[in-house]
Amino acid sequence: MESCTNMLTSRTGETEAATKTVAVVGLGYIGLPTAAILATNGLDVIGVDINPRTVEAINNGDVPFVEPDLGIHVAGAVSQGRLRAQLETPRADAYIVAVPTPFKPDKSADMSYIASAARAIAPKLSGGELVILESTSPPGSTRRLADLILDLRPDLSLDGQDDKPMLLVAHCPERVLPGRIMIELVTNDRVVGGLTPEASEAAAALYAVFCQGEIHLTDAATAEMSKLVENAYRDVNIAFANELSVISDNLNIDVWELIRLANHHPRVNILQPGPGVGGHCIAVDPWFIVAADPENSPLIRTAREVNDGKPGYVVEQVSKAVSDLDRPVIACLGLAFKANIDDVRESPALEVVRRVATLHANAEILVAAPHKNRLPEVLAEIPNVRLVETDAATEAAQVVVLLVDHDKFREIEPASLEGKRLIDTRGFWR
Ligand code: SAJ
Repeated sequence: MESCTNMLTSRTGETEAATKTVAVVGLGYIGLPTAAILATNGLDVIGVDINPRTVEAINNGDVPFVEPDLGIHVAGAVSQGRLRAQLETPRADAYIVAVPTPFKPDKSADMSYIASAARAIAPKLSGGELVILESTSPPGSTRRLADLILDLRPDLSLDGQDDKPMLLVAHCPERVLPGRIMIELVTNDRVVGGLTPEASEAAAALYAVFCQGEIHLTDAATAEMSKLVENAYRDVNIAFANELSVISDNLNIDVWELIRLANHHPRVNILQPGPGVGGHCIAVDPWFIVAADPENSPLIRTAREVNDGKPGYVVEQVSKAVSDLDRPVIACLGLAFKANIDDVRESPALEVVRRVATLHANAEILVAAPHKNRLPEVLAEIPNVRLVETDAATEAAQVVVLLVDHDKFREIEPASLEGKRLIDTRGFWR
């Protein structure tokens, strides 16, 4: 078996057991940017993904989704020979697991992708490697990942017991904001929680290669929970804004003006209402806390329910707006879960379009989605939905529903909206 002890100098100047070759398992919104930034900072990076099209695209220097500046990093790293992608998990000094953790119908986490990553990594280990779980996961997941590997590799240990070679296992949750990933990867602080102090130190040394923020060391369970708590905090605050928007509609108050004024108070900072909360993070992670302690998490659960209820409220508004029209044409602007990206995971905009189209089979739904060149499958199979250019959508429609505040929609001429019924879920045209 190959040895995996290399030298790398941490930010404190100490030399640590370290890393030359990193395997990043899962080349999605987090794995690929992390792989690219490690590669452009001088490490040899092998990206692993189960999707052959993703692997092929990356090896051609292409990026299979929209994220500012990621393309330049990937193309540069691939052309320098520092980054390549493959289907097989290789031998490496360090492994970063960045696979999805979707939730199951009962809202608990589906750990099957993490389990398959563990099964693929286990046979490649010689001892001394670092395995980092980056996927957002419920408390206890890093321990489970380590147990899965050690079940397959009883010749290794976490602490060198019985002279067995050590495996360093840590959690380091990603905290980057889609749309700003390449900036925040470098500038954000990181929380690193090892199953052992040695694992924390080794993981911190690896992130120090590119991270200019502070790296905070803790234990694995606290690191796991810190990530969930950050997103639950934001979810609760967005739920407050969304609840205010419904109350304000009932009281005939402009919610955006209301929030703007309230935020003049030095200790008030209310977030913005919208059509709901989407994405694979804030709409998912709070459920992991609820699943971990259902009895003691009523606030976190209710916030999720308030935000999940918002698309239904928007659909009701659309239904009211078309109630006196025979064969209405409805323009739906945007499908992504937020501005200037193409990601539609858990997107409330997509959900609104799907429900409106199904509920109003007599209506024509014209979707404008500047970052998409075809409709997502769930919409493509509905006969009264079409993807068109923004101008064509607004021109033909009697009702215009603004779902995503993409910069591109700033180009819409105000005159082209005159006389139309507008439902502005983001306060975009205020
Ligand atoms: N949203 C609102 N009103 C707001 C802010 C957001 O309705 O005032 C909506 C957005 O439209 C979107 C959803 O919330 O549908 C989530 O968007 P976001 O921009 O708040 O967050 P994400 O999901 O893109 O990224 C979050 C970030 N977490 C926090 O800000 C605490 C990011 O730092 C995390 O790394 C990311 O989740 C993640 O991967 O967990």
